[in-house]
Amino acid sequence: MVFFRSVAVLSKLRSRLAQQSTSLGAARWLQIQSASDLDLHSQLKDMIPEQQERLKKLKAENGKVQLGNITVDMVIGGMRGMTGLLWETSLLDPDEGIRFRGLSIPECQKLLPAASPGGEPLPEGLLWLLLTGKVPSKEQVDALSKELQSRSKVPDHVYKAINALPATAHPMTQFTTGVMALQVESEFQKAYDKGLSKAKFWEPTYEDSMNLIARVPVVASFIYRRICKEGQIIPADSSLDYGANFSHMLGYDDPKMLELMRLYVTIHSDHEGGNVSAHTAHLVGSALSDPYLSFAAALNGLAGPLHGLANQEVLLWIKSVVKECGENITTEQLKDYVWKTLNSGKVVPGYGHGVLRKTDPRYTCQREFALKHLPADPLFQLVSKLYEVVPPILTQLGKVKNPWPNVDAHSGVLLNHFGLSEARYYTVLFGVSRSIGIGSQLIWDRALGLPLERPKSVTMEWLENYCKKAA
Ligand code: NMX
Ligand code: MLT
Repeated sequence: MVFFRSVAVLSKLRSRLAQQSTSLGAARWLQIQSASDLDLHSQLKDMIPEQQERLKKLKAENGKVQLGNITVDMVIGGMRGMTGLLWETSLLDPDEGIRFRGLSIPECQKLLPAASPGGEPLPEGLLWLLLTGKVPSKEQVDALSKELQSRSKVPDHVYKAINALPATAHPMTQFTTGVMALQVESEFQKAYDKGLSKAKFWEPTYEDSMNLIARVPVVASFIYRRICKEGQIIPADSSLDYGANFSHMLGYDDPKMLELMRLYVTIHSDHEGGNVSAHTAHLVGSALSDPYLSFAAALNGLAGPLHGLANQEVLLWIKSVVKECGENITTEQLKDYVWKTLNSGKVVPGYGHGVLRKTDPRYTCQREFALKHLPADPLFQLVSKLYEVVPPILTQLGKVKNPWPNVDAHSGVLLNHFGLSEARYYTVLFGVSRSIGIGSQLIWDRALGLPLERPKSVTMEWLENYCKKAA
């Protein structure tokens, strides 16, 4: 008893120290944890009251502080550059890229526990980091791996719901159907129906989010094996971590592919709150729709070609280049192909971004992975050539705000190298990864009692009249 009390006191002290360092603008909200406290749920329970107080204070003391001006361009232009959401798990800098709870991707690669020394981060470690703001120990990550395994049983009706669709249905349609079928087991919905008080909303949200994160790899690999491998299902291997087991269930056991999957899931997990999938989940969740409903909605946004489907589009586009010009394409031929794509009114998939203004660090770390493990792969070499050819052309167009590659420009050639060549499936991998970021933030949304999202909209007439008066 005394031991548990002192662990709780220590952990309170640690989070207070961490907050102080944030308010000083110094070190990030981060600390290496002791190996004793392995239970994520109790860590969160301990942290939540402090974070609720922090938000209350922020609102009371600074609620009227202005965060910039809204322009007509922003209203018409998809709210680009408009700060309007609270999202705790990650933050995107236009030049530097994503930071997960303050940590850049290279920092995560250095600090988060790996399967073997020097290896890629384990996604369970990232989940711990996103939820708590703290770098977990290897023991904590192992405990979380086991917890996720224990939650991973998928009920039979989910497979039946997916099997009711033609195997030719897009994998993302099958995936969303599977997630909707998982929703039948929502703990949040059950608890809400029984009259759960608002102060406790986060608890069944935690249950649903953790169950969702644990189950989506099983559902996703079922879909892959159904569509691509004649329905030969591979059971989970409980000795493996989250990323490795996912790769195993898909049918890929090469140790390098296991490392790739760990890296893939980690870097695709979260990209602050304004991207289409994360924002959708946050919006739908704000109506107190449970995590399954919120995540299924997010997946429908991810399935769009300007968002997550771009990874499919990139590999198909690269393969179309090879089909037309061969693997040993010259720089001039490649330039012509890019112009041909643009002149036919299409975008160059994998390039550009709504926020980023430099090369996406998620692209860079995948490039580093390729340089280390598959430098001679012909499609990787083509991707490298595109990195030289595409940005100057997009810049020449004069309207593209970011001519640099994003995460999707690279992921397909890595998966393809290890045999996972079915591009139509790629967005499902993105979706599995994003359950980690979205699930984590949904828990904090409910813990912080964030309200219904309901921005104001106006008509063109309203804008015209407003601007006339303002002139
Ligand atoms: N190829 C051709 N044109 C482009 C590209 C591109 N890669 N990127 C932007 N543009 C165009 C864009 O269509 C727009 O044209 P118009 O004014 O004629 O409508 C103009 O440039 C200005 O767009 P931006 O303000 O630079 O970009 P925006 O924030 O509107 O859109 C994307 C961002 C990501 C939707 C856009 O860059 C794009 O369509 N990229 C290709 C698709 C892609 O890779 N999506 C994945 C993004 C990452 N993810 O995983 O979600
Ligand atoms: C993402 O990972 O969600 C994409 O890069 C899109 C975005 O951030 O807007």
